[in-house]
Amino acid sequence: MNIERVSLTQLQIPLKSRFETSFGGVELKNFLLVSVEGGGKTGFGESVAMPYPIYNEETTETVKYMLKEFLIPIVKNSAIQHPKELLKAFSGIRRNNMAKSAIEGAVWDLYAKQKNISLAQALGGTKTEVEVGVSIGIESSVDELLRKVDQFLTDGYKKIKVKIKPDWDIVPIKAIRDHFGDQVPLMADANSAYTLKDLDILKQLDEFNLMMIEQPLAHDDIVDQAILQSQLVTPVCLDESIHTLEDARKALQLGSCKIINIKIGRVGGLTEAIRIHDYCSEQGIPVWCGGMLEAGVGRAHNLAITSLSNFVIPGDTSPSNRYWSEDIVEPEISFSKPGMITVPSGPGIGYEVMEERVRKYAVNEEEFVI
Ligand code: OSB
Ligand code: MG
Repeated sequence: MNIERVSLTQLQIPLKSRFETSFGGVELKNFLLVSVEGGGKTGFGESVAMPYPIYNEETTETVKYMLKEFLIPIVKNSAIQHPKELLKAFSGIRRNNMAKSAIEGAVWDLYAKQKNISLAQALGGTKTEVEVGVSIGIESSVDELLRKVDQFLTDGYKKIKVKIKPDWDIVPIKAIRDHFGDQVPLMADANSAYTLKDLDILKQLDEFNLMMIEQPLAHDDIVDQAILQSQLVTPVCLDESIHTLEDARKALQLGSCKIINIKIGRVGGLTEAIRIHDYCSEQGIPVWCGGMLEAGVGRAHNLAITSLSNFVIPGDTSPSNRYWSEDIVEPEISFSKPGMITVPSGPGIGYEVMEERVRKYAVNEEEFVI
């Protein structure tokens, strides 16, 4: 592949409103945009690391460091023919999956643009539109939560995911069921807030016919989660615990979950995401695409991977206006009809990155000649 230049731009964009989870809140998105140029085309990738190591161990600054010191030099020295080769090229670097994914995604986009095909097509996607769910943070009151659920259902979202933590679990979930009935596709995400000592509470959630409970136990656990799954009717879905295909294989072998949330950044890039998708498909395990409050570039990558056939559950792949007053891509990512987004068919990610928006939100930029 022809790769001539890599640049890293750090952006800071305020969210429309604070997003609260069991591990903390986010008001300002501070992240890296990676662009990779070659043959007159530019590919884009977005780092999904948060500014603080509260979801996983990576941060915006560790991603920048890993890219500068290790990953960009590897891209420079390995003369890859296809983006899939980066998985092996990066394999000598332990973890740092979000850093790997940020540049791997940009190279995939560049590859698709150089071939004049869509990223979805390059990845082997088959769907032309995808079903979309929404993730709702921990709200200040049950009334506020019900108001948000009502609005998102009116908008047409096909899955409601609610963040829970100890003392904000049974009450909000019961309130949603009481108010909106049993038919609403509803799930909870605990972001590792519980332990097996909370088994009684977690078992009570079985009453509410949830589609799944996401990452109930520790971020690095698959053993206790197997014990939990054996005691619950509700399917457990793993997010934080799955970093690789090997993690997915072991979790399924142990019975730690029945569903997997695939986040491209968490698993180190699109190539590993495809491998996990394919393995789960063979094993009869449904997957869905998780979100990390992405700006438009990351959102477009999520859409492309969700076009693969075993992404059978609506993902956290909401339109730009869920989080942003203005996005960095055009057209803005939006519903094609309520609760659905069309997978773009233009070259690469299928959205244009708006230079002047990037300038507006950029806090610094560095360039590397390859
Ligand atoms: O656990 O899925 C998560 C946001 C930041 C970090 C972790 C998570 C989330 C979300 C938001 O749930 C999903 C979205 O981008 O809409
Ligand atoms: Mg999650």
